[in-house]
Amino acid sequence: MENSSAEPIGVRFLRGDLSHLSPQSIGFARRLVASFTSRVVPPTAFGVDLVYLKNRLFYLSRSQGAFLGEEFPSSDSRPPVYPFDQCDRWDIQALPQRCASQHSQQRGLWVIPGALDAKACSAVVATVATLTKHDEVQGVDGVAVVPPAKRPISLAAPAAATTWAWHEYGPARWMVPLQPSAGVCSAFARGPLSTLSSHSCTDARGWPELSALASVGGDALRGLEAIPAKAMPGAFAERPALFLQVQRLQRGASIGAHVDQHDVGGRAIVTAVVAGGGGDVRVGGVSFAVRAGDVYALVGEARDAVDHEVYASAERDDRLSVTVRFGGRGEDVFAYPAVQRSTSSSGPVA
Ligand SMILES: O=C(O)CCC(=O)C(=O)O
Repeated sequence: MENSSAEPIGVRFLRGDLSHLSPQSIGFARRLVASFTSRVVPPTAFGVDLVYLKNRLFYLSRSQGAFLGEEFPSSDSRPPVYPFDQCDRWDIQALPQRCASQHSQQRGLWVIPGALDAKACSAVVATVATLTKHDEVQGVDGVAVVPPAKRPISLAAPAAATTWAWHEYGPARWMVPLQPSAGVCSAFARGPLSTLSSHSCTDARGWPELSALASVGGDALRGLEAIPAKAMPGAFAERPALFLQVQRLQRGASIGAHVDQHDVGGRAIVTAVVAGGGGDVRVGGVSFAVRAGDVYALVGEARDAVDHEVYASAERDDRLSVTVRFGGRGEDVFAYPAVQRSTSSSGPVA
């Protein structure tokens, strides 16, 4: 491939700029760096962040195949593909802070820049560290793996856990689930939620409960759960929170283009970036940078009719995000949950 930059290719490679490489060279370099990092394992060498480089190479080598099309029975029914350079760029930092704004063209795409302040973000990071016993990973270094729910799933709920080690959902990508403040809907947990592979098909009634997180971070997460109904009532009022997903993305990694599963992914979805960040998110034909503290939401067309993806950030920090998935209203096809264990309210508004 032509090197149009005045900078030598080697220098651009070491900077982490891989745009000039062919897929074959990326694949080869990825294997080389992966084998080097798995044996030598220094996070940096000669000023190069090897972890970042390994993850960037891995995800670049997969970038054309990452679209998760399982929700679409045929290629005709898939959402249109929007190349990044043809997207409408949305400068969300120019919008009013702590206020919800909807994109004028991509309906159902909302953002709340600065919804969480730095203190709330650090508190969430600390709470997640406690919850995961300082980043334990299931199946690694003797950490127990939480087994999938036994079928048929019993009516009796298991006791809710108080800690939960990360589940490695993909390379450099880990998840921890949480029950919402009001507890998970039992019918939902025993139904679609028990098939959710990002939480290894576990019984959600055994997941840690948000209501039990007695910490400032717990308060911040309860506040986050309450924001959408207050800040975007037209889109979120009367939608119960189904569950929360804490997600860690190691620097250099990305989340490929996908549409969240219709039945289990929630009818309206809110994500807050609490650490790392600075990277771009694309929703259909709109791209925007999301910093720690920012929230974005997908509902209606933005949730169902177009795909979304998270690009690797140029910043060299791991990214931590929290996604809250909200259920349907009466008219929705997937109107879980029918019944909640108790009602919850309150929490700071954005
Ligand atoms: O972390 C994010 O920004 C969104 C995550 C996401 O799209 C997903 O897990 O499906």
